[in-house]
Amino acid sequence: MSSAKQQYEEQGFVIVPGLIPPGDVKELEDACDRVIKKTRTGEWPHRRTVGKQFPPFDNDNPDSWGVQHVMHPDLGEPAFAKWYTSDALVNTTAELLECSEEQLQMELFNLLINPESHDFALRWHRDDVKEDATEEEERKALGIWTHGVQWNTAMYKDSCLYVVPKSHKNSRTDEQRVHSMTQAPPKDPMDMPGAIQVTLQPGETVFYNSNILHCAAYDSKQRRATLHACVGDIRGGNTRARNVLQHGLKWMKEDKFREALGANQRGSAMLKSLIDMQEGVQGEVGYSQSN
Ligand SMILES: O=C(O)CCC(=O)C(=O)O
Ligand SMILES: [Fe+2]
Repeated sequence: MSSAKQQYEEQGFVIVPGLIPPGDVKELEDACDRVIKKTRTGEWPHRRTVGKQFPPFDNDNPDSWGVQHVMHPDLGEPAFAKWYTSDALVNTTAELLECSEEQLQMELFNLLINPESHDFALRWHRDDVKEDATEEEERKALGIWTHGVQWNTAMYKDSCLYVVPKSHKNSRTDEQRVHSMTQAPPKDPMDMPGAIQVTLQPGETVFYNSNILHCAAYDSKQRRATLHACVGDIRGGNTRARNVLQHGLKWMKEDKFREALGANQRGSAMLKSLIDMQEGVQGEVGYSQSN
């Protein structure tokens, strides 16, 4: 086992530097700038709205903490799919998931940004387990959560994320439950027993189990452009459907997206796996969290 895999397995997260090819950094930064501008001016409607921690996002506040669907063909930014399917990123992902490249499934790809004029924060949560889950429900959910990985790649220094190492394997202690049974963000994230703040330097990527206990705090004065995505492994079957499809991914099934991927064969194969999962889902998947 590599040391990255060992740390990911034991702690639930691992930071890997230098995955973006140096020649591609500027291209990604510029693409981020353009989609952030479109989001802040209202030209791009798919955004994470200040005041809403989890999907479905609404339009109630003009300020945004994220740009949704950065690979969407209507944004016209090929740099994002190029990075999502790049060799170093894909190889690291496959290594952490212990699967082959052919088993990888394309999922979400969003961009997390600083709100312009309101500080905002997310409560302590696990992405696909509700805060009032019983200990047994929590254990069961953690037990099946092995076929996907989430990553954040920081374009600029980023200290927004807090995690409780090892909590991807363990249900909450009574004290941790007290700190996470509320829908309100914490006054101080470090009050959570076992919490650590994750700091990423520009170009670093943190890979994490999205059901690790985590929260985040967004400072409107601290520039943030952090690529935020997840990738699945088809052996997970429908276990990942709700977590992924709740964000609204019908556009990924359309010809326009397939055409935009063009000669990116790896991307096209990963997309096919997502569509296969999507087609296997009957009815509505619902939402992982209530806002
Ligand atoms: O801002 C972050 O880094 C974490 C975001 C998050 O936890 C979420 O979207 O569920
Ligand atoms: Fe989360």
